[in-house]
Amino acid sequence: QATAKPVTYGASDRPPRGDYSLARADYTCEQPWEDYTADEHDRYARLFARQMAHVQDRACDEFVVALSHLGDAQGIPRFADINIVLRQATGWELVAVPGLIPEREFFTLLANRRFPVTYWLRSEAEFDYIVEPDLFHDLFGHVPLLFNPVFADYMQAFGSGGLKAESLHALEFLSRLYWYTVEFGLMHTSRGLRVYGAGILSSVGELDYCLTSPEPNRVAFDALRLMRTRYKIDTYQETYFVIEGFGELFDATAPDFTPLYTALRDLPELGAGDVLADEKTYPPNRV
Ligand code: HBI
Ligand code: FE
Repeated sequence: QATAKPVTYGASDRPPRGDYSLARADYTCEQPWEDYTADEHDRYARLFARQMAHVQDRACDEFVVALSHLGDAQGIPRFADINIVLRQATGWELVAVPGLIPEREFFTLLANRRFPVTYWLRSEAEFDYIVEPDLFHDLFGHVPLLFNPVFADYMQAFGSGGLKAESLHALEFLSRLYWYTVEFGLMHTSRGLRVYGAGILSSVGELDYCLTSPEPNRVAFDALRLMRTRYKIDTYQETYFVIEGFGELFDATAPDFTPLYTALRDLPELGAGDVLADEKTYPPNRV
């Protein structure tokens, strides 16, 4: 067995939750479905039922219609069962991982249409909030949109783009792109703003905050502007980027990023809460 070394967000000193010694060289492992306890199946079902109710009229339509593919939600599904339908839909498959994995392995999986899903579920004490991605965040937050063909292509393009990001700076820029779209992205629709970011869809409080609070900025998506902007990992976001549709995301990642990286080198970084004078912003949804 390759000794996959654990990865955690930031310089946290918390021990890793997953067993990295079980992971293969590419950091994937088997989903220990037989090991899940009745309590864990029950906790997953309660998390799912609560979030399913929360996302109505807040998540984008593409997410809501795909939720049904996650199974009956009475317990933790087998990734193999979801894969039968997911492969048919967009050629993606779920692979189990012990938790966060290094960027290179992460991008390689995405480039090959393999989405890493953490196999362990949060504890009861973390029911409302957990710092690092767990099974529920990955499964409920990320997987439904992999059934959407355009978003699925964006995720694959992101992975292959990541593999080309040789310099360290480029990885920082790509991490911002992932953060402000895949994790915390908003979409403008004819019925108001809607959420497509997994970090919001799998959380409780941020769903309302990102759509209706007057506090955060809601800036029109622009790859260059976005990649200049630092982000926070342990508070609600101070800025959300808004797309008009998934086509816009895919088009933004189709061209080679090299000219973007060159332009970024001469532009000062922006703080998470900064707003530029002439940029397009969106008002919050009326409550
Ligand atoms: N690993 N398992 C897992 N899940 C992620 O979402 C993830 C990761 N490693 C790195 C990472 N995300 C971010 O740094 C991306 O921006 C690359
Ligand atoms: Fe995530």
